[in-house]
Amino acid sequence: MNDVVIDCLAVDKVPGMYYLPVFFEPLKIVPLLERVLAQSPLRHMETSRGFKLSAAMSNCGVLGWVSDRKGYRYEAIDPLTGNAWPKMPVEFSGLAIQAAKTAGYENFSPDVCLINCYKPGAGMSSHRDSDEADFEHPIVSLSLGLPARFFVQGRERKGPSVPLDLASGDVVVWGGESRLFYHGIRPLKAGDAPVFENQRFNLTFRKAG
Ligand code: MD3
Ligand code: FE
Repeated sequence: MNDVVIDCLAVDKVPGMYYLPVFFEPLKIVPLLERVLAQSPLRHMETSRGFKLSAAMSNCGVLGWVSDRKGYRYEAIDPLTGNAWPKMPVEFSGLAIQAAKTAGYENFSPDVCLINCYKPGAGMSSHRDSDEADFEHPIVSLSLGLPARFFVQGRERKGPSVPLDLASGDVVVWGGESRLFYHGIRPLKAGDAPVFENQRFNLTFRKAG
């Protein structure tokens, strides 16, 4: 199912975080991702303060992460289509479960795959992922397309950050102490990636419900 497990590296200064360089062949994802996005298209969600997020987003799975004027939460229905979110392809959940297991997190069973799409200039400011019901479950992320610089702070949204460059096919697993650390993505630099062209996708797998 997976292809090229090269390594599983504990990340210095970020306990519970593991970096799995080129864990997955990114082109295998493309037709599955296209099928999901045909059902629930990418969209720029609004924040409670009325700003649009610079990354376009969608979801697949039993639940999906949404943001609007009412705030952030997980919802079973896609507000754009009025339908349930597309099913999570078994290839997606399989890769997430396997990555979690490789990093030492057994029994991970994601019910959400949040899809983020960045174009040049788009990023994500420092935040924590705290909308899930149980923080004992790790989060698994897969990067696709253009590379990006990710940064992790700590329990607080200040102080020095640890940088990590994420390339297409890289997987990162966050559990344990790092699960609630502040983190973000620096604005994307322009480029031309195979198939993904001038975009970066990031898939995060979560157990939200
Ligand atoms: C560290 N996405 O969707 S993935 C997000 O590349 C998000 O799209 C970024 O942050 C992206 O919330 C980074 C990596 C990630 C995801 C969850 C984490 C890092 C995390 C939870 C805790 C600590
Ligand atoms: Fe996050």
